[in-house]
Amino acid sequence: MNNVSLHDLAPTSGASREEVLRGLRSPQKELPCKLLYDEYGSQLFEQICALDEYYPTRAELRIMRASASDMAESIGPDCLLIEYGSGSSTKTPLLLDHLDQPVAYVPIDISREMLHESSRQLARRYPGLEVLPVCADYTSPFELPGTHRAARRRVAYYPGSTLGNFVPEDAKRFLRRIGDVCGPGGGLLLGVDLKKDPLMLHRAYNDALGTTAAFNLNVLRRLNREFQATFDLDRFRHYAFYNPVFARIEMHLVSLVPQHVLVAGVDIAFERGESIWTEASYKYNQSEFATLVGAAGWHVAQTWTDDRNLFTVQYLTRT
Ligand code: AVJ
Repeated sequence: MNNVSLHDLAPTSGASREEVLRGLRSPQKELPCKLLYDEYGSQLFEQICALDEYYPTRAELRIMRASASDMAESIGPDCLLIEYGSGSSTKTPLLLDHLDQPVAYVPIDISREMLHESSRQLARRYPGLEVLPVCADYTSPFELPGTHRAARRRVAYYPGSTLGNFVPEDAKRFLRRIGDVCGPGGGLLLGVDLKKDPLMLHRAYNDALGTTAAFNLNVLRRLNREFQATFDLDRFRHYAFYNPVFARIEMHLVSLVPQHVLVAGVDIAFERGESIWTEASYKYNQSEFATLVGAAGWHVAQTWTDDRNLFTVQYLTRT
């Protein structure tokens, strides 16, 4: 029996009523992308990761397989590993297999079921490792659970290029926050998606099976459930494209007809063709990224890429 006790900060919903309504009342309607990750959305995201067109997951896994022992060496012995948005923790074993006597593993995720299940599996796989899951929205302050053994250094793991979902200014702020959590001497291992052929990017967010479309549209289903909304999913179109001016994928839900929708008792009007912006996914090149992290108090200690230069994993240390 692997009884991992979960610290539950009870992120009951992905977003507050105010946050949702503020987004839907603004001239460019928008919703926070964390709403994509309810239980069903998290499952759809796992399916996205297995799609032929969605290259980032496989590229990152290849990098981890080739270089995780290098990474573990940079991280050093007796670390406390904190994973931001651990999801199903599929990449973590690649790192844990090489780490020298890690003190504990703290996965943080908003999706309670997935967090619980993946924590149980990891605890079973690494019997000597303290697994201390925290169910929380990792963009809000949280407390690190106590560990039996003292750590030599705190290292955050933030794979999946999820940092790309922040606009660069917010990314900087968030990186500084991670720096506060890790403290002096801390490290940060993170995945970053690189600029590339826009057609390849386009395909990754417009897969043939329509899984990304279902993932995007699921946000409306969630609003129907959690905010008594009246969205008809057939009246919205998933629309994702690469914007080279901002070097980001934008994911939208476009209203196919003029319509009114109730959300938490408030009437929201849509013109035909009007969109709700649900996600941005910024792409970087190495030097831009080094500048960004530098402005947030981090130093690029080492970088690894795949043979096609699609993706990079970087180890940052606090300056
Ligand atoms: C997990 C946030 C990095 O932006 O590529 C996948 C999420 N959105 N397909 C990304 C996502 C649409 C993904 N991240």
